[in-house]
Amino acid sequence: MPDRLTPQNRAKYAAARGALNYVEKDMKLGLGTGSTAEWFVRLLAPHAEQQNLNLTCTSTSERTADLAAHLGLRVVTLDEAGWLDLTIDGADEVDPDLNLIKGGGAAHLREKIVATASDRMVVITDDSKLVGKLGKFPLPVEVIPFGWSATRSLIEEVLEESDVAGTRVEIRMNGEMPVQTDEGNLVLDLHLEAINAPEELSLMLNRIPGVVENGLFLGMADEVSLGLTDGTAQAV
Ligand code: ABF
Repeated sequence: MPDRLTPQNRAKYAAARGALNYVEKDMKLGLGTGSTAEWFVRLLAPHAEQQNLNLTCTSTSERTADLAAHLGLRVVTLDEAGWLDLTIDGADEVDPDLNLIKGGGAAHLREKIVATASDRMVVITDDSKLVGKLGKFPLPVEVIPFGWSATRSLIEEVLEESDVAGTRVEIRMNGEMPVQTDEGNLVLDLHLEAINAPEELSLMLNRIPGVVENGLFLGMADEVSLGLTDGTAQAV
């Protein structure tokens, strides 16, 4: 483990290292996005080489793809890979049923496509992401730039009718400019505080024409490699 990590980074590192146990020879792997996923890629590359694992990887973002290729992993598109054995990815919130909020890194659309095209999904996260109920972390929604403010109004209407504790919707900015996803779309962050009926909310949001995908990952994660600040990890 690298020296001088903050306790949270030590936990993220431990989660990533714990996830190496799920990787087997000849696997087709989905690589996630975010700082924990980056630790995983940095650990995976030498591990795969030492163990001669012959992995084929596909990525959930351009930045992870660049890092993985730079470290010597074989990176192909999801279309070239076809179907994946396993996806390893981070999360912003994890509830007791392993439902997730993702998208803090603005990559949840590709993350959801990749996780859905995998036999298994293992989440790598530190224990600060565990929650009793989803919703404190603002829910990211990727929207098409065309008519995005009309889409925002429709989202606000949905929230008025939903079982949530807050209704504020903000466009995600990077300084003066709106954040753009790898698909050239925008991200709206929904400040909901608590999501009492996530399935229903997810369906209602995705029914709006300008919405591409929301950051609720429901029933998708199979296991969590949970990193703790003492540098150990446990499977949940
Ligand atoms: C991605 O990275 C996400 O969907 C989530 O937004 C984020 C987790 O970030 P980190 O690992 O940096 O805490 O997996």
